[in-house]
Amino acid sequence: MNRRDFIAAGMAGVVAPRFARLSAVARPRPSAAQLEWQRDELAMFLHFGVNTFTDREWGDGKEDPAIFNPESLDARQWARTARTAGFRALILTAKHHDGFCLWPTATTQHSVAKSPWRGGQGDVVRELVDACNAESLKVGLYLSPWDRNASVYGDSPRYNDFYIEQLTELLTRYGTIAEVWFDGANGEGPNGRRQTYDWERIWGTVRRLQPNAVMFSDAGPDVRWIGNERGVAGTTNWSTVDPAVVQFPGASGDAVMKMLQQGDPSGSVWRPGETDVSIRPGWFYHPAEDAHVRSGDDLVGLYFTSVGRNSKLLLNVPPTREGLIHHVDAGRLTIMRARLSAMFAIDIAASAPAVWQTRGDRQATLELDLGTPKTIAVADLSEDVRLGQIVAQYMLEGERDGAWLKLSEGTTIGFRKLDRFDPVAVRRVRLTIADAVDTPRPVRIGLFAG
Ligand code: FUL
Repeated sequence: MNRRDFIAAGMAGVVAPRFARLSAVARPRPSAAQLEWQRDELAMFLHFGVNTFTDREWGDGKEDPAIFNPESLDARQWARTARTAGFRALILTAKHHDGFCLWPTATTQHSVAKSPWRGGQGDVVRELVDACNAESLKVGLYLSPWDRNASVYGDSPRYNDFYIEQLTELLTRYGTIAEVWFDGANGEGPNGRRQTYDWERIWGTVRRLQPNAVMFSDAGPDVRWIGNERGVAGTTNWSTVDPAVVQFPGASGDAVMKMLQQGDPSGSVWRPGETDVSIRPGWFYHPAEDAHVRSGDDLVGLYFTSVGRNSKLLLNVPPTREGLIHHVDAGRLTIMRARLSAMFAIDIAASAPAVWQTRGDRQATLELDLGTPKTIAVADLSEDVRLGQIVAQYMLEGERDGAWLKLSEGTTIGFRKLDRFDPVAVRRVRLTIADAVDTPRPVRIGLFAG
């Protein structure tokens, strides 16, 4: 039996026993939109706005729109850079905490319409959407709930109406929006008051206007924050969470952070983690940081600690004051893509015969025979998460001259788990699933020379 037939047979076996089928149905599974979101693996974040021109990370909302003038803005260059580096979506800060809107909104004067850019006729969101359509990328928008410019901020019902109006403009004017990004920052308004956001209404508006969009925030509802901005998902990372632990965006505390990082094997909802991190020290472009752009190797490392830990990588690459992705950043992305493409070009396990055996109802082994000793340094493991996430503990071993050596071990696998180890020539490879939260199903294994 080749690997594909064997996996098909394994899948068929899974639904045969009555109780296994019942428990499999009860476990959370991804929606079509969540699955597609995860399969995309890489999205590019674009922090851009008045901060780009003031050299700040958080604007205070008092900026003069006249400072916004990205004379060479070319959204197609952003999209082309992203697509050639293997990204599948762009997410733009349509509004950051300063309240400056990158589209000509009817809700405030604090927008591109009051800037000299394109004679006050410009619309960055429109240019982004057109560029994404031309380069076959998905579009995502970040609309900061915290707004340091809006006079009604802190006057809760009025600001909630204002925010819903902005959201409605973004979700009705530009066609399909794949992801809507809500951050958890919630500071004081200009009047010193704090705002209580109407999350139910906000989420309901997105569902109604863009039913296929996934919504990101600490609390989901579709995808969750991974709990840090360092680019590191938990080594244990369940895509299921207990929603009672993270009830609203910006919730804090040890239990919240642990849930964001690791998920929960008995969580009642499917809410996979998104890992957001910047290619530079800051989120916005600062000329002084041109010498501190992450290296190609560092970016490959981020891929392993995010995508390779059952997460998705949202990598921020901030456009410059000219409105372009800086050539240093673009160069590093090219190196990252070249390294990843070389690393995953030849799957040594692709045609290896495999034997799958279950032991009891929570353990299993999968053994691959590579025919002759082959040097491997990377293992690419994946569960068929369409049916939920099951594996809780595993070990990978390789056989050399009759002796089994441990290559790697871990807890969760999920959509994708990448393990790196010292290169070793082995003839057979064995994955032992030592614990699982349901009857284990065959795991797909790819092996690479590294
Ligand atoms: C945070 C913001 O405060 C940062 O400026 C940045 O946008 C980050 C992605 O989200 O909440």
